[in-house]
Amino acid sequence: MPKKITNRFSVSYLQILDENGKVDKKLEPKIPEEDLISMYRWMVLAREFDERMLKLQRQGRIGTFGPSIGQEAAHCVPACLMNEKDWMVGAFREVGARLIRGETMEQSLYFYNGYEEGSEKPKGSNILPVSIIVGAQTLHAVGVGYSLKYRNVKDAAVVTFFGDGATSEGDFHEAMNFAGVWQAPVVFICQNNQWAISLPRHKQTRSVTIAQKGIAYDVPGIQVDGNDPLAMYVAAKEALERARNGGGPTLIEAVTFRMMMHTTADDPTKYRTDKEVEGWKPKDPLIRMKKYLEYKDIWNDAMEEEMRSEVRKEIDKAVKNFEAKTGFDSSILFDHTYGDRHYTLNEEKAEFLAEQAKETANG
Ligand SMILES: Cc1ncc(C[n+]2csc(CCOP(=O)(O)OP(=O)(O)O)c2C)c(N)n1
Ligand SMILES: [Mg+2]
Repeated sequence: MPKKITNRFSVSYLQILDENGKVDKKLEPKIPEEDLISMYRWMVLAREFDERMLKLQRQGRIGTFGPSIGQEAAHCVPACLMNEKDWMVGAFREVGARLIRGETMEQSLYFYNGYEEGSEKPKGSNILPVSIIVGAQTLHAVGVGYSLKYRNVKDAAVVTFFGDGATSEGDFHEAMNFAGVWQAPVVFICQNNQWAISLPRHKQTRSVTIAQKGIAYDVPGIQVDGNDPLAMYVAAKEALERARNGGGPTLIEAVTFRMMMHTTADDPTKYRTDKEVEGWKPKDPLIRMKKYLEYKDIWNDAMEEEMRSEVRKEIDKAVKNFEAKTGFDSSILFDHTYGDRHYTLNEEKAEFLAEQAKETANG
């Protein structure tokens, strides 16, 4: 029996700078040179910082952490486009974006060493603490977005980051639903890095794209080459403008790859092949951005060397400051979980302090 088609849906894909650094002239955005260089510098800083943290972790100088190596364009570029009034509600794999928003490297190091002080974000940075609960932050983002709308805060948007695995969680679907219904100013950025710990993308969802998950909620979705800084720039700029101008939410699927382990507690060689990883190496967002800067004739080897050395010095300084700091207060763990502290938490805190005092007295 012939059926009437009521709607047709489609998903667009955006790539502007291909793997060889060749730019699609028709789609190339006009970005001021200093902004291009600044974006590249942030991406390099995120990469160098991750590499240093990997070493620190292996030396037992910080705790567990999840590197974002290979995913820098997907989160650093949108963060560079955010303004002071915007909010960032992230997961655990976008340390670069948090630094761009004003978190210090010292604070990131506190966080990855288990100190609560690392969750205390600088005033005015508008960053919510890292969400370890996969996908839960998307609901927080819609809450913040709805609040901005309710309070009539102009020119402000919320950017929430999450992984491909998070899009199989109920939280994500509830968040998308309410973002759509309330037309909340939220930019959902899925860093589709192909893996959720040891689970490959094809084993956790049958959806051909992640972007199409927006269609069910009437949230415009776009699939973007997440290793292409120019495509991420264009997609994030459009989504942020839509949100800030009352046009509601957007879902951006940034197609990228997790080049390293899930976290330092895991060994990816147990579940994926070197061949797969090798295949993604030429798609590296940093190589691509560097090629673009060279093509624009605004970058050379001497500048690269100088910038890398500056960045490494900044990281050295942060590590030194972090390791010199003492007097962390583990009892503040009880202070910031809720706006108002429940009496049971007060009791637990008192018990914890008494226990700590006993341990100190016993040496
Ligand atoms: C609700 C919940 N379930 C399970 C976990 C354990 N866990 C931590 S990260 C992760 C995979 C997340 O994958 P994805 O969303 O793709 O993000 P990625 O780690 O790849 O950045 C899982 C299952 C968790 N933290 N929270
Ligand atoms: Mg993932």
